[in-house]
Amino acid sequence: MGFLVFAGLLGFNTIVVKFPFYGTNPGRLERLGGISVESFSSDTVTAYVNQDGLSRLISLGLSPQVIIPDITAHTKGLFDKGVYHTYEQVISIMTDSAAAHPNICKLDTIGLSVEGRLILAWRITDNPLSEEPEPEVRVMGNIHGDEVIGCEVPLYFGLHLLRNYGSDPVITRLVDSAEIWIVPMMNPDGHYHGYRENAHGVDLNRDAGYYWDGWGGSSSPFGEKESQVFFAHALTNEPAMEWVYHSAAWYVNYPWDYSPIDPPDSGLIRSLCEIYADSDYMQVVTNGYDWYQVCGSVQDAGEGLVGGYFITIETGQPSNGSDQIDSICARSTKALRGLISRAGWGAWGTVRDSLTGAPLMARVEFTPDRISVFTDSALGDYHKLLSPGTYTLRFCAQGHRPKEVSGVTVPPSGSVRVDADLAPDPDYNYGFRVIYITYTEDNDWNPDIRSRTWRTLGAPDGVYQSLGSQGEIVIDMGLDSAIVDDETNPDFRVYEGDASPESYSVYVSDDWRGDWVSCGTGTGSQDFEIPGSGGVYRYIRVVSAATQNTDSLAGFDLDAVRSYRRIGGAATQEAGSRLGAFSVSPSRGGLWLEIALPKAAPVSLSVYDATGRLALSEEMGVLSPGHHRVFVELGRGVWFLRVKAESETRTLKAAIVE
Ligand SMILES: [Ca+2]
Ligand SMILES: [Ca+2]
Ligand SMILES: [Ca+2]
Ligand SMILES: [Ca+2]
Ligand SMILES: [Zn+2]
Repeated sequence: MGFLVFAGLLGFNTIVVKFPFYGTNPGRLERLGGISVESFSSDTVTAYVNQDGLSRLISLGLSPQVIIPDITAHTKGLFDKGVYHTYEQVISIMTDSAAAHPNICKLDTIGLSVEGRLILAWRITDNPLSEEPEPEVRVMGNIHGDEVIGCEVPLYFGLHLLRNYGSDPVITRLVDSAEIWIVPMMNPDGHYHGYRENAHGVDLNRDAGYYWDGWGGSSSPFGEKESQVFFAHALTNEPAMEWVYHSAAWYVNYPWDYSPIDPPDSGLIRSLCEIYADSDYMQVVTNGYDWYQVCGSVQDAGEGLVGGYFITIETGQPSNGSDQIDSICARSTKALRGLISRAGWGAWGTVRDSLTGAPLMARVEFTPDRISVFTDSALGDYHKLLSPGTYTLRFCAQGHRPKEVSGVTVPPSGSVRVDADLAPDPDYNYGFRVIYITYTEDNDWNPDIRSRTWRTLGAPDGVYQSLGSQGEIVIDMGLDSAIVDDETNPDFRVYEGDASPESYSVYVSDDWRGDWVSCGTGTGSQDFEIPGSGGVYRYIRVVSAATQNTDSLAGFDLDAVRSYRRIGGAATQEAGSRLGAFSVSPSRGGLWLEIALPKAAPVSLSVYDATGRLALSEEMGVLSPGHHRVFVELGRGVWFLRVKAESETRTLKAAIVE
């Protein structure tokens, strides 16, 4: 059934009609006005019409037969009857409902599937067109295409928010205080065809990059388009909490899926899972590994790489039309209502440059040991769910001196705010964030080694992560600390953390999805050169050599990586530099780039989004000495502009909010 896609095209009260037609081109009927042809067979046309279009068809003697008198009411009715919606219906419901609630909802296409279907998200919050320092929550489903109840629950919950905002005080508070992303159909090809995997036959819940091991047909960590979409969305928005809906059993399933060892915040994780299970009487709490081991799951990647509170919910999947569909949706909604406000509990704040006040892309580390979180770089805000107690927070940003704040007391309910201003330090250019790590059996069982990927970040400190035989890791240096090829000096350094040197290979790339440029092999701590000339790279990949050793410290013991040269920084810091000044000022629909050159120079511009994806690239030719002002058309979001003038490269950051 495809005819709900264009519902609303003709305004309110759109009618669906069917009539006999023997011509060759029914499309020309549309020229009459008020008619939109949906489909036709050899003798019948199905069309959307408004009242005028209907009258015209009648006056032409085509005898239209009304099959749906009011498609808006029909769509709503369909939802309330507890059926599994088709791909087209989900798209239609999401499009229409976003349009009907513009004050609290924005529809976003966060990506496309392998076969080009839409991966849509609702961004539900007050002021949905603005960035605000609010905790973000993602409710996602249908990673397994045939688990269609996993699509219905997020959709139902999203509609519950939209329809009850303003009248239900709990919902109003939720929507006002958080940014809630609803992604009902993460695997639209699987949903459309009715199979578990994506269109490449890969199980997307084995394709994510936290201790990835090539299960489920996955050929590389985040190798599939859909996985790249949800991970890039997480990197841009840094959700503090995520609920992922599946159907195979009745479980509230918490990380890890890959390992029997509980994550560092397991006390808090389990207590929130128990609250969920108390709210939905069907549910039982389990550790993912205890149920069955999986490598490359979505929740492990969220917990391990984003630092959020990521939970998988398994529900039963009743047959289509069963009233059980609605009752599962309603029970899940009740549980989510009670838990989502807690995304703002714990610690939060903003991280800024102490000189310019510019928001920073920063990592926040915790003692006692908790998984690090990252700021949303548009405003520099971070949000970490923590159990009550006293913590030390450590803030790290590229090109800045780290700062520690101790004695932070997290209250039993609500949050504590800790802001940090970091002083510039051009020499601080160490690994910023882990993008993926692979699983090896060697050191699987050792709790001191596994799930401690952040030991590879920041300055060398003798604390390391063993990669295992042929294990590998990808580290994001952040844009401000990208590795720049220098013809005469080494470009970056890899540090091993223990006293017995082991061998490894190193690669760099400007995209975490590859392609990788080999920088050769090393043994122990060592400097590296980028081959060729003039390259600028953001990501480093370290691959341990095969080793005879199979103990818990097998493989290369990665302590830290360092970029030797700093590019970019705030525009004000560039004022005195050799090739003049560069600055950006955001405007409606784009930004102004200002370039002041002391002498003529060839200038080129590349624009990247916050996940490092190249959005725009332009050769501007040789610019004359003096002042130049160029408008760059860009959409809302955080952008990084890399300006190259002769051999100098600068990176500038800008946030466009409208
Ligand atoms: Ca908001
Ligand atoms: Ca945000
Ligand atoms: Ca070693
Ligand atoms: Ca270290
Ligand atoms: Zn599943």
